[in-house]
Amino acid sequence: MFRRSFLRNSVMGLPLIGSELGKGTFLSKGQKPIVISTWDFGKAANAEAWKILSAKGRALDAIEAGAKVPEADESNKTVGYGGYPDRDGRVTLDACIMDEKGNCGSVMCIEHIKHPISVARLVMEKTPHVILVGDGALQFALENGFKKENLLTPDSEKAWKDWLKKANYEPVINIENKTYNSPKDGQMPGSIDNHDTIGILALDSNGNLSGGCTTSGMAFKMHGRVGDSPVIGAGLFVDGEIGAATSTGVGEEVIRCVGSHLVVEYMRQGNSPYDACKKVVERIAKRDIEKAKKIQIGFLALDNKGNYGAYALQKGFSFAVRSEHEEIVIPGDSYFK
Ligand code: SD4
Repeated sequence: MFRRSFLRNSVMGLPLIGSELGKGTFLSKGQKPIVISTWDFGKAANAEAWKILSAKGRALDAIEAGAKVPEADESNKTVGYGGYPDRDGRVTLDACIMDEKGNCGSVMCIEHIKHPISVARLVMEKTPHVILVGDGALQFALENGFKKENLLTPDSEKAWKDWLKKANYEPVINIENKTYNSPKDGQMPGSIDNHDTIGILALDSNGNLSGGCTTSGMAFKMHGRVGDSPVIGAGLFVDGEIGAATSTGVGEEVIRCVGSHLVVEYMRQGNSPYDACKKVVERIAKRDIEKAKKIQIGFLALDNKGNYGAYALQKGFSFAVRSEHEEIVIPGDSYFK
């Protein structure tokens, strides 16, 4: 692992200081500022967030800027524009954002708005509420100058029509993946390029944490279904005194254990980000091992010193890290090997 991390860092031309071998995955030494996010495509989001963090900007601004990258990316089928629709052909989006003081905002099941993360931030900053859903969220967005857009791309519409032929709802582990056979952009041979929910966590140069999570949810879900991603405590939790966590995967199982909050609480008890993520995954696995075998869930955590860690149920989970010394995609350790 150490050698592999060295190679990856060398590929990026950056010195290796942040990662070292530990319990089958990376343990990081605290770095500030830093941004980490779920899946390989988090790398592009991190790059945008890094522009703000490296200029001594605020973590909250970095989170919003980073999350907007996959939201606008048509090729990403599970976030924002181009995301797969529900079974009625409607693209409904979920997002939330949270800062180090516990301020948070969330939109659930919002349609026609390309950047739900920005609407969630406005809910946090401009309303007395935490959550707006459906038509109310759309109304609020339009009143605040967001443009109404069609988010269903021809590709996603075709995928939905193909799905309707069998209409079998069975989320696939690490959907839409592509395995790399040669190192490319810092990716390892055998690593998997997933297009999935983005959870993104940042620590700025002032030591403040923030996080965000944005998704189109599970493809071909029932209309009105909301997963973990916009649920504060489930898909995202930030506590400036301790750290932050976010999740990806089958949201129903994350909600059942209020997963991201639990990760932060394990860190509060003295566990490293990696150990905290692992403990929550183990709890999910032990509760129903047969169910756990069939699904993917991954947690990602960052403490307020800039140490990070991740753990998933299944192989194939990865996360992206950007700091002064690292620009890498790391394969996450997993419960099922
Ligand atoms: C959800 N957690 O809506 C999201 C989807 C996801 O990998 O992360 N998929 O349940």
